[in-house]
Amino acid sequence: MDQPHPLQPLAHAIRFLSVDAIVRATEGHQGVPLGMAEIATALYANHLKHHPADPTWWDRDRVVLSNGHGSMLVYSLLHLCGYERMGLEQVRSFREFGSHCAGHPEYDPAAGIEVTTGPLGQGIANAMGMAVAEAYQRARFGSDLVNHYTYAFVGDGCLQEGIGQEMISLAGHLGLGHLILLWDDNLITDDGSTALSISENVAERFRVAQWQVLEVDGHDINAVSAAIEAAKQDPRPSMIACRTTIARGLARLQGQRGGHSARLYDEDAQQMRQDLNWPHAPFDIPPEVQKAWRATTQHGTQEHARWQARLAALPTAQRNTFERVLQGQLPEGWLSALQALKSELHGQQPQGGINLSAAINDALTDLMPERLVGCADLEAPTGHKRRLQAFTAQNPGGAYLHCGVREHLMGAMCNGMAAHGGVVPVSVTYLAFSDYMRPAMRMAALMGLPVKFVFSHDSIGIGKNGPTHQPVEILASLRAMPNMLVMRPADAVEAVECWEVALQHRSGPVSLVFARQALPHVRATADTNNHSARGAYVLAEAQGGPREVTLLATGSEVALALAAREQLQQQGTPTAVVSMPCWELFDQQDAAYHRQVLQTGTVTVAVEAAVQQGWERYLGPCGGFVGMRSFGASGPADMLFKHFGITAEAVVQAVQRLQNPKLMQSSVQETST
Ligand SMILES: Cc1ncc(C[n+]2csc(CCOP(=O)(O)OP(=O)(O)O)c2C)c(N)n1
Ligand SMILES: [Mg+2]
Repeated sequence: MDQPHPLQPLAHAIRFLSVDAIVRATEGHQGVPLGMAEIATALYANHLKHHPADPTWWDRDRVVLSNGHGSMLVYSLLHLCGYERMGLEQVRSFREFGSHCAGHPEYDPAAGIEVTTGPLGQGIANAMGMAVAEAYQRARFGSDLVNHYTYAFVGDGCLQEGIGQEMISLAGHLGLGHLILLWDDNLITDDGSTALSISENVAERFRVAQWQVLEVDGHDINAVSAAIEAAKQDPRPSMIACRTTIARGLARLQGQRGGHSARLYDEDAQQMRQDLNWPHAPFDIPPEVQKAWRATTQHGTQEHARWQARLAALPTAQRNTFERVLQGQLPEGWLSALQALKSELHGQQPQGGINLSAAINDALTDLMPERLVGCADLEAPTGHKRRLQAFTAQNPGGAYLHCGVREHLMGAMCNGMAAHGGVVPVSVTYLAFSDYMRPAMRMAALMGLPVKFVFSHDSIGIGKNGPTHQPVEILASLRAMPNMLVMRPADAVEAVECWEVALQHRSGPVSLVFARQALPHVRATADTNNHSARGAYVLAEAQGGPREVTLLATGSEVALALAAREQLQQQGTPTAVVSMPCWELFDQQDAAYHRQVLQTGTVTVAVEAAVQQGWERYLGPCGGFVGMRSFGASGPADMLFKHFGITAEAVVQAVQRLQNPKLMQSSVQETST
């Protein structure tokens, strides 16, 4: 009989910890930790560069569990390697409220969890973003400081998702040699055999996209380890197809559909103990195995010390720059550069909203080389490349990523870049296509990652491209997302102010929503005060008496509200205009500020070229709304605004109807809140 591999007990330790935790929790997904135990052992014991005592060490290899349902695999690994936040009490409390061992892994770098995963496909795209960030940083700072790999555990599900194919395609094209996938090639998903839903050769999809593909027995530690070595040496990204048996070791379920997550019982664990000759109590890892696991981290610990020494030996200026970007701090002079731009733009002819963002982007180029801009094949209409070089296989120091028409991937890559750190990811596309990356935006918000999502073409204001390209419900849907700032600037000054806030905002993503059409100046001056930072402010106060009417607006409709105010003032109605570039920031202000701005009790009408949903909260008992109630249409923008009744006259009429209840009766539908 063959001798068992000396690392086999280490793999079994993963198996038993995982099964014990799942039995205790009465639920979980055993298929992955049991099926990938040897793969993970080969990676961690023979290759991975990490230092559990310093989980966020900059030059560590990154590991993403893209098949996030297999969370116990990662928790077991982190525990066995000695991550402080992954003590045994955490593993024992798997899936309990407050545990670091949540149902699916939740972003917590200090605990060793690089990204939140669970929605299949996101993780591999995150991993690709990390590999981009690493390659970019390496080009900039040299491989003495930046030289790590990104590994992703991947299941069949991730590769069935569309985003999986987007990732295969672009990562191969960009030649991301430090990206290594470990595919749990078990021929099974939740429904049963993969033959139910797929007939192509998955590995071939990688080959044709310029990946190195290696195929091994995923339960053979030496074979997996050798494949990882080959992957590290190859300049292409690598996919290691590891043929495995789901739930291996669990007699009742291995290789079966139920291996994925069928309920486990004490008897299953007992049976596995017998079958694998593991005479230890639940959660009891024998000292020699524990020691062997700890010993696997020695190599990383040494690398950590060498890296620290190289960092310390750097010339001060270089070290300061490096440390600044690692910490995500803004460079000196960023604010004054933006404030100078504010007055400059204010003094110029009005420009298209997205062009303002492009100008801001240009102004930051030299100051913030850590910005990495991705765009989904809309370079010309969005203008964010101008002063940047393309990031390519030959030139990974380029700061502009031609993502191709792959919005979902772009969003998820940006999340990976932000989680990796050292770069400031910016994603650019049209607002209507944000739906294609919404799953990634949701993950950015959930993780609290500082991604800047820039959007152009924000309304019917785009005109003739028609309703497919005219978002009407998307502002409302983005505003519904917790922890997402949604900013819609009204003019050049607000555009700069919103970017100023966005750059400083580190606790979550920001959606910066710009019009395609020119935004007339609505601010009288370009003072250094950031009025947009409070989310909403009185742009023009009522004159000639106490305020009677409050008009609320965002973006391109602020100019329209000002025109309506003109008319109302002329009719003797003291009217204020409140610009509301960011609801979320306004909601954070205190009650006194809310009262001052909104003056509840005055007749309030909101105007936005979008659906009403959500505005109710600012409109009070006698409020009205002027906006969209259907999808848009194809035609010149000014005609569309008239056709859909979004005009200064319509705002004035809405005010008058509210002031005169009799008139209101006849138009309840139009103005009801
Ligand atoms: C986007 C998404 N769709 C569906 C699910 C639900 N789900 C979780 S695991 C799984 C099966 C995935 O199969 P595979 O990746 O092969 O994992 P295995 O069964 O081999 O562990 C499904 C459908 C999910 N988590 N994410
Ligand atoms: Mg599978």
